[in-house]
Formats: sequence, structure tokens, C-alpha cells
Amino acid sequence: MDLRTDRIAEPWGARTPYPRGGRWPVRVDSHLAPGLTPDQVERWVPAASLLHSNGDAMEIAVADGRIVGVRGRAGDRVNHGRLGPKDLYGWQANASPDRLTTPLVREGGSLVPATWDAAMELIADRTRGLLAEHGPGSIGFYTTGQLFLEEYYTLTVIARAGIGTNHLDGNTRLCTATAAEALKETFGCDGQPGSYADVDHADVIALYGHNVAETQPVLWMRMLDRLEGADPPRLLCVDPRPTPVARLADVHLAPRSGTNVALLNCLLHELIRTGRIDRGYLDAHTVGFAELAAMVEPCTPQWAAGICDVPVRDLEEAAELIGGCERLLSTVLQGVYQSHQATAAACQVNNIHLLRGMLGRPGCGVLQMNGQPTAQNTRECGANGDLPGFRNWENDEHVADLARVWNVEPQTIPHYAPPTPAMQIFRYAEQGSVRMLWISGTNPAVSLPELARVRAVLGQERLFTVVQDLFLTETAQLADVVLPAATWGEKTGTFTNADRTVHLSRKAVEPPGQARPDLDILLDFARRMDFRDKDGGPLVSWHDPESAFAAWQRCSAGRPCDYTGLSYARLAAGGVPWPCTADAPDGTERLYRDGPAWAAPDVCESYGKDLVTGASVSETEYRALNPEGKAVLKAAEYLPPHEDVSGEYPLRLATGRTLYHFHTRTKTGRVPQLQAAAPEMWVEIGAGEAARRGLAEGDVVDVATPRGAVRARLRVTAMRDGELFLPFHYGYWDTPGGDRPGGPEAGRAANETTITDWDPVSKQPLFKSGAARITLVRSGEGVPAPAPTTTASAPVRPDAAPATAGGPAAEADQQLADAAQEVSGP
Ligand SMILES: Nc1nc2c(c(=O)[nH]1)N[C@H]1C(S)=C(S)[C@@H](COP(=O)(O)OP(=O)(O)OC[C@H]3O[C@@H](n4cnc5c(=O)[nH]c(N)nc54)[C@H](O)[C@@H]3O)O[C@H]1N2
Ligand SMILES: Nc1nc2c(c(=O)[nH]1)N[C@H]1C(S)=C(S)[C@@H](COP(=O)(O)OP(=O)(O)OC[C@H]3O[C@@H](n4cnc5c(=O)[nH]c(N)nc54)[C@H](O)[C@@H]3O)O[C@H]1N2
Ligand SMILES: [Mo]
Repeated sequence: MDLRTDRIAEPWGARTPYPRGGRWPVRVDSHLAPGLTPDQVERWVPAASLLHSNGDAMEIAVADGRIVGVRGRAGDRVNHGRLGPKDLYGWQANASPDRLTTPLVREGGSLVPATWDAAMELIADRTRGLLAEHGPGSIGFYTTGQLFLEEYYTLTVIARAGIGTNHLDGNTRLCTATAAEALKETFGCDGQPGSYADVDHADVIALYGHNVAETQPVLWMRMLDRLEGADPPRLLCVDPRPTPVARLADVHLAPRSGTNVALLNCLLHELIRTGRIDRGYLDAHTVGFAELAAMVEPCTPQWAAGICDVPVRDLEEAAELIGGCERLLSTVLQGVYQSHQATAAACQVNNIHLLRGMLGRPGCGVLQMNGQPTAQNTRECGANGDLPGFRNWENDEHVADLARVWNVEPQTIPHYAPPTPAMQIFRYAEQGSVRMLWISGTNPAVSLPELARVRAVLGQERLFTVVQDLFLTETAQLADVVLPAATWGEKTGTFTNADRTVHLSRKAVEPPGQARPDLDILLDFARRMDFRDKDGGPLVSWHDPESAFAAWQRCSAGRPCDYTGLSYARLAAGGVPWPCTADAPDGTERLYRDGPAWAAPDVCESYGKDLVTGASVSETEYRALNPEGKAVLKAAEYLPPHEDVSGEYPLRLATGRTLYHFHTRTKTGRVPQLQAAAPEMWVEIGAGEAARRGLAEGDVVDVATPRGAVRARLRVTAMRDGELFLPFHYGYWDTPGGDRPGGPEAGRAANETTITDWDPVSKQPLFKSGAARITLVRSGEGVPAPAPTTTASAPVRPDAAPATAGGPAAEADQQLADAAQEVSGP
């Protein structure tokens, strides 16, 4: 059956219900350029989505050397053919007329075109000069969660062994550092325990600070299809906002933002009080139960209700849900990771699963989610604050092993201190010890907290900044050298989604102008710098994506993220979850079936930290605590937020996402269907709070914090009292690439208001749970806020704004497979 649907108006498309334990039916979604029919497509090129972490497998349609559309891949384990709105329309950004097509260098104050040779020689010259004069610590790299595995691995080898700097991190620090840290704290090592296939089996799905409907719409489709089938799961949603998830939840807890630890400690208290714990599992696979039980002993529902401002009954019902089920799937994302006590809270979700013995079997999983499409690879390749292959920087044998793989002396690889987190790299640049910053695939002039400060850092004369991007972003405009990159569809490489599924994404078309794949840029730099191993051979000995992949396979061998059983040929058939080895040739659906495997002192990636202070646990302490390598039940007491509400700043402020945009909109802002669905900045407030303050839909308001302010129209939603929410997608420019400063006044990026502060354990910035005030600038005069109506920003009065729709340009196909055509397996 074929359906044509406006997928802006109906983001999740048609339902294909299935029962518990059943197979998720296939539905193949596609969208082609208007007027084009499938028979006019010349080639279909395999790829996966690069606009979220879900890893939706797709094919790129090519005609006349151009990308003309996409369709989902029916046989892939992740999406069974489905695509979300950004997947369906986002490809159009590749062909934007304002793509960067030549390198630019700063001359006499402005950026002017240069040859590749001139731009790369300038960078190599500066690198050599700084190395000679100030040493490797004067050079920093700030990368992303949006390049390919092959690129991160190459960058890591260059930075850690070629240059020898410890200052290499990704914007993954803003994104999934807490996911990685929570897994290290509990299981000794990064690596997602669960699988998306757990959705097929779970009888309760609990989502903590995760608006999956908008940020991983295809995973939400899987949940929606279970909800409409036989024996549906029950949903628990913990989110201050009325997200699409909250609207369908059996229990919606809308706590004050910043109070996750209080709420979770209460749930743990109830599980222990009612005896809903698996003693056998705890004894066999965990340490730390006595400490945890003592910590949560006073955390009654009455206590948590006061802190979280959630009814006691709702807390008890939530505890009933997770205590009464047999197969529990939990997911965690930015409402935890970017909020107060981030790692402490994320670990308590792990603790729920350990207490209940619900791990490693169908329907029993924790998904400490990723956000960006390739964030998992940033982490495993060591392009963030880790060594490659989840090696422990404090374990000399791990460092020696890495040195063997790279054929360098161990002392070549900096391991005198933990790899420098991103916020500290920017601090060093501010102070002047970092003098060159190479930024790839990220737009910190919009996405880092406290933008006035970020602009000042990047604008300094003494800091030499290289920006590698597709567009002349807010960040690129502050650079000394801008390198035009090729992207998804224009280059080949692999990446790994939030449930460890590795996909191959192939080049479909040529990049515009002289734009080059990030891998080629890095290889060019390595050649110019002539980095050598200890025998005088080339340090970077590979020359294309497939040989880079092979090099990574050698580095991953025997590690938790073992890729040795994979190949480009194998991946052509669809996604495979790591570890994939000779013994597990089809990959590994779930980790830790028999308890944790990488927590023993000699093999663990980290000895852990104190969840409240962030102080490191020493090797000796860890050996005493966890000699047999069990899972660690780490306890944490609730503390009030650092920046609490006050008379001057009486409201809590969170920032985040909407369904239709990706981050700083460099791609989605250039896609007509997506841009039209959410064209401009807005502010969300709940109806009760608005009424109390005499504010109404569409009013132009200022939201101010001690850092700065934004001005935008107000959307009145069904959100709880005491909270404000800002989407963070809108940067300085009105339309990306345009020349008009955005908004009624220039201040409209959410990060003008956010604080320079981070979780003590993961060092992830706190983009949620700040304090702010709101003031009326002028009445809305009947004009509603430009916020979507299909999402968490739906107006509380349905007639307050026209329904979000995409019209004919947004029509997409959904092909529902006959049962006979269905793929086998999950
Ligand atoms: N459409 C779209 N999808 C995306 C992205 C995008 O930009 N746009 N980006 C991708 C990336 S990189 C990421 S990291 C993910 C992020 O995906 P999500 O984490 O799902 O998205 P956010 O909107 O950042 O935050 C989720 C929710 O946290 C809630 N929240 C705020 N404070 C608190 C709190 O203190 N406690 C709790 N429990 N909840 C709180 C907010 O109300 C919000 O609804 O999305 C990925 N997918
Ligand atoms: N206030 C607030 N701030 C936040 C967040 C929040 O919730 N609230 N969330 C944080 C999170 S989770 C994240 S992940 C960050 C995201 O923040 P950013 O990483 O700054 O956001 P993007 O817009 O995705 O920037 C990616 C850049 O890479 C470019 N790019 C895309 N593909 C390629 C490629 O193949 N090669 C190269 N070289 N460049 C490419 C794009 O054009 C774009 O400029 O924002 C963080 N900041
Ligand atoms: Mo993210």
C-alpha cells in the first residue's frame, strides 16, 4: 500500500502496529525532488542519516550528478525503512548556493579566497612555529560528533601522537560526555548496553529527559507502533515540558528542571522499600548496594515531591510501573546530561536496572543515548577526552598497547593528565596558552554557553583559528583560515549510532567547487607535517577511507568496540552492531548478558570519580572497591542547583530542540520545508505562569540572565509552572548565510543567556536548569509565536496558531510492505 503524506504536518507518518515480541513491520519512506519519479533516478547510493543519533539507514537518489532525494532501507535493523522529517528533506542543504567552495584566509582583516596549497601551508607553517616556540600544548583541536569514524581516528593519531597535544576534544563534550561517563562509572567502560530491539519486547519504557518523538522520530515510530499493537508497553516520561512523549505517557512526571537526582533517588527508595530488587543479580554482578540503600533511605516520595514539585501519588505510580514490570527499557538524554548533577542522575538510571536485574536480555536495556550521528565514533576513536578503543589513560599497559599499535614510544602519547575537556581548551585559548585552535564540524559561536565570552575568545588576535565547515558560519567568520569541507553524500565513511550499529555511507555525488572530504584535509596536513613513527615510517600510513577503516580495525582489536569482523563489503548489506569479531560475525545486539565484562581493574577504561565532587577514584581505591570487575552501584545525594532561582531571576530556564531543526541550522535552515515549519526564535512558558505574569501568546518578551538576553515572541503551552524553554537553533544571522542580523534585536541565540558551568564528573556544560527572568517588551497584537504546533511547543489553546503544515512540497511516500516482503530478524 502506498500513502502520500505531508510529513511536516504528520512527522511520524502511518502506524504499523505490532505485538510484544513481534517483528516491527517494514515501511519504506521516500521523498524525491518535486516532479521527479522513481524511474528517473539513475542510482541509489547507500548511506545513513547524519542529522541525529538514530542511524536511520537510507539510500541517496542520484540523477544528473545531483542528489535528488532519499528513501529508507527496508532491510536495516535500525529503521526498517522509515525516515523522519529531517532525513526526508535535509539532503537539499548539500546543494545550497552558498556552500564554501574554496579555502579562505584572513588578509588585512577580511577573509579572501586562497588555493588549497597556500591555506594548508599557512596552517602547517603556524603549527611548526608553535611547536618550536611553545610546544605541543599550544595547539588545540575542537571537533564534532558529525564527521566519520575514519576522520576521527586520523585526527586522533595526528593530535595525540603526531603533535603530542592533550588538547583534543569534541562538541560531544556538550552532547554525550555524560552518557560515556555514566557508562564508565557503572560498568567501568563506555559502550551502550541496550539495543533498539528492546523496544519490541519491553513492557515498560521509561524516558528521562529525552524527547525522543522530536529528536529520534524513527525510534518514536517504533514505540508508537508498539503502543498501538497487542500487549503494549506502558510509558513513563520524566520531562518538565508537555512533549509528545509526555502526552502519551501513562505516568508523566514534570519535575522542576535540575531535580533529577531527587526524583531518581526516590524511585530507588521505593524499589528497595517494596523489596522489588533482584538479590541474586545484585550478589552476582554488583558492588555498592549497602551504600546505595543507605543513601536513598531518607528519599521518600514526600521528600522528593517537595523538591521536584511533583505529586506524591505520581511518584508512587512511577515506582509501581518500574517496580512491577518484567522487561524495563530506559532511555536517558539531555534533560539529564545537560541538567544539574548530570552524571549522578544518569548513574541512578543504571542503578534502577541493576537493582531489578534488568540488563542484557530482550526488553531489558538501558540506552544512555547519544545525540549526534557519529558521537559514538568521536568517543571510541579517542577524538574526545578518551584514548582510542576505550583504553584507560591512567593504565600504563593500555598506553603501551596503544603505542604498540601506533609504533611510537609510550611517552609520545600525552597521558600525564586526563585529556583536556572542551571548556578547558577554550579557557586555555582565553588565557593565551593555547595559540592555535583547529575547529572542525562544529559552530561554537552559536552552540557553546555564554556567547559573548566565546566571541571574545575566538576573536582574539593572538589565537590562530582554523575552521573546517560547509558554510561561512558564525564561527567561520571569526577564523584565520576557513577550509571548505565535503559532507554526507559527497564522501565515503562509516559511523555508529546510539545502539552501536555501524553503517557505511557512500559518496553519491562530487562536492561543490574545491571542497574536500575532511579525511583528505587531515591526510594532507599529516603529509605536510611529515609525522613519523619510531622507526621513521609514516605515522599516518593510510590514504583513503577504506585503508583508514582498516587502521582503526587494528586499533580496536580485542577492545570492547572491536570492529575486526566488519568490512565495507559486509556493511553494504546494512548496519551491524559492534563488537563484531570472528566469534560474533553478525555483531552483538546486547552487552552484559552475563554481567559487566570490562569493569575489572586491569581492563576498565576508568577507575571512576566521585559523583558529587568529580574527584578521581585512585587505582588503589578502585582495586579495593571492585576487585572482581562487577557493576558499581554508585550513590549520590541530591544538591540544589548551583544557579538557583532568586527574586531577581525567579524562573528556571532550559534550552533544547525542536523536531524540524538541527542545532545551529546550518543545514536545516537552508531546507525550505524545515525552515518554514520553525522559521524564527520563540520562548516557551506554561499557561499558569503566563497568566500569573499577565503574559499572552505572541507577546514580544526579553528573557534575561546575568550573561545576556534574547528577545522573541512567547508561546504559551501546557508546560508546568516556574519554567522557561528556549530552542537553541537560532544564531546571529536571520537566515543562515543571510546578511541581516536575526530577530527584532540581534540577541536571539539561546546561548547568549547560558552559564559557563559544567557537571563536575563529565565536564558537560549545563544548558538546562539555569535561572532567568522574563519581561514584556510589547503586546503580541494577535500574532502568534512562530513555533511549531505539532511538537512540545504546541499552544495550550489549539486555535492560538495555525497548524504546522508543509503543503505539496512536503509530500512524501510511505510504502507499507506486504507481510510476505518483510525482512527477517529484528
Ligand atoms: N530535531 C532534532 N533532533 C535532534 C537534534 C536536533 O538538533 N534536532 N540534535 C541531536 C542531538 S546532538 C542531541 S544531543 C539530541 C538531544 O535530544 P533530547 O535530549 O531529546 O533533546 P533536548 O530538547 O535537548 O532535551 C530533552 C528534554 O529535556 C527536558 N529537560 C530540561 N531540563 C530537564 C531536567 O532538569 N530534567 C528532565 N528530566 N528533563 C529536562 C526538556 O524539556 C526537553 O524536552 O537530539 C538529537 N536529535
Ligand atoms: N543552549 C544550548 N546549547 C547547546 C545545546 C542545547 O541543548 N542548548 N546542545 C548542545 C549539543 S547536545 C550539541 S551536539 C551542540 C551542537 O552544536 P554544533 O556542533 O555547533 O552545531 P551544528 O550546527 O551541528 O554544527 C556543526 C557544523 O558542522 C558543519 N558540518 C556538517 N557536516 C560537516 C562535515 O561533514 N564536515 C565538516 N567539516 N563540517 C560539517 C555544519 O555546517 C555546522 O556548521 O550544541 C550544544 N549546545
Ligand atoms: Mo548533541
